[in-house]
Amino acid sequence: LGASMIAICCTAASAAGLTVGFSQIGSESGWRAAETSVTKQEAEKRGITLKFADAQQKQENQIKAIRGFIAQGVNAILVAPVVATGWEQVLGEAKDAKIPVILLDRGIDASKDLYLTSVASDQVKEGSVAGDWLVKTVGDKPCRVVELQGTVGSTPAINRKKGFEEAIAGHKNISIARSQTGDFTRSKGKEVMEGFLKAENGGKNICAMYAHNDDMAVGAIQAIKDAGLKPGKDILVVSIDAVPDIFQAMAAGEANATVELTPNMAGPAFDALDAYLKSGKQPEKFIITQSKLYTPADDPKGEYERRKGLGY
Ligand code: GZL
Repeated sequence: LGASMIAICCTAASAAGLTVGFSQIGSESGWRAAETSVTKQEAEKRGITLKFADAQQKQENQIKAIRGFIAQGVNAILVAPVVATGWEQVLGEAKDAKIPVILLDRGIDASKDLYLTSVASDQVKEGSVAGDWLVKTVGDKPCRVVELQGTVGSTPAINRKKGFEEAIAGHKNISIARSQTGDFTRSKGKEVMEGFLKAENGGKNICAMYAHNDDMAVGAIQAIKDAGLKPGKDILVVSIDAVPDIFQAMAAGEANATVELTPNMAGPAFDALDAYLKSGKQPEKFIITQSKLYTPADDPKGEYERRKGLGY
């Protein structure tokens, strides 16, 4: 196509009137549900027709959905990849079909030319912000930590563990006594925490609980209370996402810190897609969203109210 033809084709194909397929992981957490509702709002705002597929946290369902989008000839595909591996084949098929793919909130271990851009937070930083908060809070007091990991093999679980460990590395008084996946869900977080409490002298040996997301932390808080201990006091609680319910726990003195993760990955994704389709402009390969620490000093009641209206 000559430049003028490309201009006509791409201008014509700006965001309005586009059909975009979205392969979403599932609805395992409050944050995930918010990301879904915000993505639908952002598509609506832009006149984009969004074809939504919920994979119930199974990669094979995501792969099936992506193949379906390719067969339908959508203009672009959004994917929140449940795990980091196993994407080369299906994303290669999207590339062959000349359908741009954008990754949301998690990354993949595959060649960068398989996707237009990846919109996510710096998950290593989120883990180190959580670790730094604990270091500052406990000082040189001995502190045995139990860790609730996210979904095994997902980039947030790998990176948030890495960041937290880096932050506590220079502080011999702080150690991770037990670490297990709670798969980012409230129920599994509660179940795994019950096991940790039993294994750690009814919880008396535990100084802090670090969860890779707030939903597992909220489940763990219930387990701590069921064991007759005070979450937020007997056992410090630090996690990531900044969903409304963690602010509710904070306001009740049952949680101590959370690191915010914006649920709006789709806004930057659709903007990058629009610029690419309009003028062929290649976006940054990694669009990094900002993370911020919140503690009970940051008006948790107000933050709860503010977030309730954001699609959680
Ligand atoms: C992180 C995102 C995680 C959230 C969890 O970017 O993938 O997945 O922290 C969600 O709440 O399950």
